[in-house]
Amino acid sequence: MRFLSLLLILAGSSFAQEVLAYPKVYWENSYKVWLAVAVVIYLVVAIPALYFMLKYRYRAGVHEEGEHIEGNTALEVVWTVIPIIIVLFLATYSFANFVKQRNAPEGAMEIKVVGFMWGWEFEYPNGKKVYAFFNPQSYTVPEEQKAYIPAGKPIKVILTSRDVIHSFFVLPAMVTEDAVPGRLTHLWFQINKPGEYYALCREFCGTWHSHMFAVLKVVPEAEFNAWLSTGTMQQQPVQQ
Ligand SMILES: [Cu+2]
Repeated sequence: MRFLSLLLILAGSSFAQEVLAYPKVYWENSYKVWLAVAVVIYLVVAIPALYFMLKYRYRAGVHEEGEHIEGNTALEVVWTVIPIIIVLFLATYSFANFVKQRNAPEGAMEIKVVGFMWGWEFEYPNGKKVYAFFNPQSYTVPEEQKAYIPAGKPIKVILTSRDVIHSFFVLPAMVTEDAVPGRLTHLWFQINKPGEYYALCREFCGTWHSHMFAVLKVVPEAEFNAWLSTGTMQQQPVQQ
């Protein structure tokens, strides 16, 4: 019981902190719980193993013929039931986190993202488009190539590709999904702190794979709405 309550405290501690991004936090919660269980099991196995190695090491003339042990029903029940409880807990807890990681919350804003060699097209609900990629001439990202994202709002990305398979990786949210030509895939994320973050291509897709990054400019919602309602639809810029 003390062990279980330790797990619950560990799991709870990450909710108490300020959450920078979703679904990162769900992944981290699963990771922390698995790590705690793994460390505890390691200690439960390794410490007695060391003790027995020393206690029952070979000494000339001591217990040389060994001892015969018939078995211990109580011990066998304990070492069957406890692992079953641990495994069921890990499975259900992780699956609950996975469901939250995978499915966008109700009311998420939908953005369509199309990967292409070598960049990303973002299409917002009102049709506004942003083309985001690396500029080898200037090493800077012009303002019109930044994909604005409202802070603290869940974003559902509907993803596809124009040419080959890419993978859209939202770095601060620790979430990635393949962009496959002819198919729609999805992921969701939410970034709570305004600032500039990166989304990258995470599937090696050819010569300028490394140029495929997008600056996500996370701004307060009012600023986002103002940005969204201004500016004309852009054409995809010609890349050198
Ligand atoms: Cu790519």
